[in-house]
Amino acid sequence: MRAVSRPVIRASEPMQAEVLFGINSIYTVLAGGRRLQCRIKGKKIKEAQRSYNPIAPGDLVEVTPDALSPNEGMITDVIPRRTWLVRWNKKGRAPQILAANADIAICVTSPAAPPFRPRFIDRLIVAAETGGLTPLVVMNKSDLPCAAEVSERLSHYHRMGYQILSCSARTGAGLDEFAAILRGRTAVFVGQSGVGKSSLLNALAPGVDMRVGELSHKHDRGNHTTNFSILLPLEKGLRIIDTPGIRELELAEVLPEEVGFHFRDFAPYMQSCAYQPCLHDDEPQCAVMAAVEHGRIHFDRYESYLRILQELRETRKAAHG
Ligand SMILES: Nc1nc2c(ncn2[C@@H]2O[C@H](COP(=O)(O)OP(=O)(O)OP(=O)(O)O)[C@@H](O)[C@H]2O)c(=O)[nH]1
Ligand SMILES: [Mg+2]
Ligand SMILES: [Zn+2]
Repeated sequence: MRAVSRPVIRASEPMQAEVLFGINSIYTVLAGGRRLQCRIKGKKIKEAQRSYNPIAPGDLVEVTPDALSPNEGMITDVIPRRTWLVRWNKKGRAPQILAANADIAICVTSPAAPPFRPRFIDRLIVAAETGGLTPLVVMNKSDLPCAAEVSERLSHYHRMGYQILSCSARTGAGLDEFAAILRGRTAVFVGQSGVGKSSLLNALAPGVDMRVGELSHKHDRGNHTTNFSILLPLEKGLRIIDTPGIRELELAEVLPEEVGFHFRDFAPYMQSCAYQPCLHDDEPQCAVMAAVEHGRIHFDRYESYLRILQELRETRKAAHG
């Protein structure tokens, strides 16, 4: 029988790419303007990252395009992240990266439907700042009535020096200002299901057509419409990562001693605690606790802080066996 001569196939040159999204271990990346479907090559990356998901939207990776199949490739390396937004994935008992290399973490909230949850904001601030992102609180659904205590809590964040923006995906109010903040940077949208993350994306970039969900009539909450995170490079310099709604933002990769530094309202008192470092938990002569008692620190902020501490101790136990 005559031997069939096969063409000699050379692997393509490795190139840098940006991860847009990943589903079931297949990552869609943008490499030189082309979309490639990639798998991770070998165990090296997974072991090095030790997280629930080794690669997240926004990651810069090295890929080797497949010589035979022009739309496929292999991810061979992850370039060290400039910033990261991480949460603790309870089911997977490991840190989960929500977004890589983003500049701003947008905490999307609503005055109602779903109800306003300031403790979610507290957590996102800690997660953002420890990962090198700037937090921004966005109150969407400004077309809905806002209870006095909700406005009061929002102004409290403003007084602490956090940037707050009010807008409505439905009416378009505040969106020009929002777009101006986002332009030229990469932003990740985080929030409970139903606050309107995907609706905001649609309103900011008509044509992107993100799926938007109904609110559940019974619970007045979202139905977890978005089910995976995705980086969308959009027109006019917008780069937004939409994420699925999360009920709880449990923190990961934050040391208990670090948390207080991301509660800006604690800062004026922390230096005066008798013990250093002080966790402001049960130490004697704690200036932060005294400030709470005298009403100088909002009681709910302190409660929120204690919950985070407690949770970090628990997740540490879970992580270390
Ligand atoms: N009244 C009002 N409703 C809004 C606004 N923005 C979004 N909604 C509604 O809120 C519901 C949820 O919107 P989504 O954009 O799917 O919310 P999401 O945050 O992406 O939810 P998940 O993907 O589940 O995390 C939809 O019924 C939207 O129509 C707004 O500005 N005002
Ligand atoms: Mg969504
Ligand atoms: Zn203290």
